[in-house]
Amino acid sequence: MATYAIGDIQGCYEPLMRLLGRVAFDPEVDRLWIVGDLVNRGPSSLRVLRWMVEHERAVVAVLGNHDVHLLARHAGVAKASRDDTLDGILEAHDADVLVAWLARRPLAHREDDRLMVHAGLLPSWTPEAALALAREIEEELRGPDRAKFLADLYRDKGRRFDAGLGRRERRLAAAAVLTRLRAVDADGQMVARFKGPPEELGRGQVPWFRAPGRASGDVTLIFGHWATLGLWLEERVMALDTGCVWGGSLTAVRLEDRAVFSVPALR
Ligand SMILES: [Mn+2]
Repeated sequence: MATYAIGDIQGCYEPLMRLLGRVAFDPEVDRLWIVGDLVNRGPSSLRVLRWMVEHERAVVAVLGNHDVHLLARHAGVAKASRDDTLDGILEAHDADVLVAWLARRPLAHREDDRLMVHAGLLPSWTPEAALALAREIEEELRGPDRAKFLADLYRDKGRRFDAGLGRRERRLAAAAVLTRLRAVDADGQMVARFKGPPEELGRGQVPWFRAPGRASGDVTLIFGHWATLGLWLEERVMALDTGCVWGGSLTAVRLEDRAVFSVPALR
């Protein structure tokens, strides 16, 4: 039995199948930790999502920004982005079942000293604080006001987070961090809209996991979302987005021994 953490899939079904073949994945005994962004931009989001639902007993997946975008599209509160490839899901006969499954995924998952999120944590957040915020957001996504929450989230993707915010504002800001963060500024706040590699960061800005005094340094953080960072492994950091949807590769790390497996996007 092994646990494989897998980077951003984004509808890359065929590479996913090749990667699972490479590691001889056995759904009866092995487990997958998926860093989120299961869907969008790639060619086969519907097949990826159906596969996850079929194998849900073996799968732990956290929500990424593209997954949240699908929830918002399905709820009718977000416009299609130019590069969306979500129509196959939205028009599928089982769309409601698939989207309901996705809406029940967590935004953070912890086992022992490993914590998985899609994007990152603010430097001031302990693992416990991040999990508590994730639970609050999950409650919103499963509750009766889900569409309103998604609409607000869709409108405002990068507000400042601070503990003094009201309950709802805090949840919206935390959801943006967990699903979109790449870098922080000198005040420990999210650098909004930055997508480049770390060497293009401005003065005083650092990758979130390099922030001085980060309060989550005692766990191993597993995440994706940052394709221009690529595979980045430190003692307590595992960044796994190797840009499969952009023609890069899809990567898995076996958590027990940190063995790395990678398949190219194209055969
Ligand atoms: Mn992402």
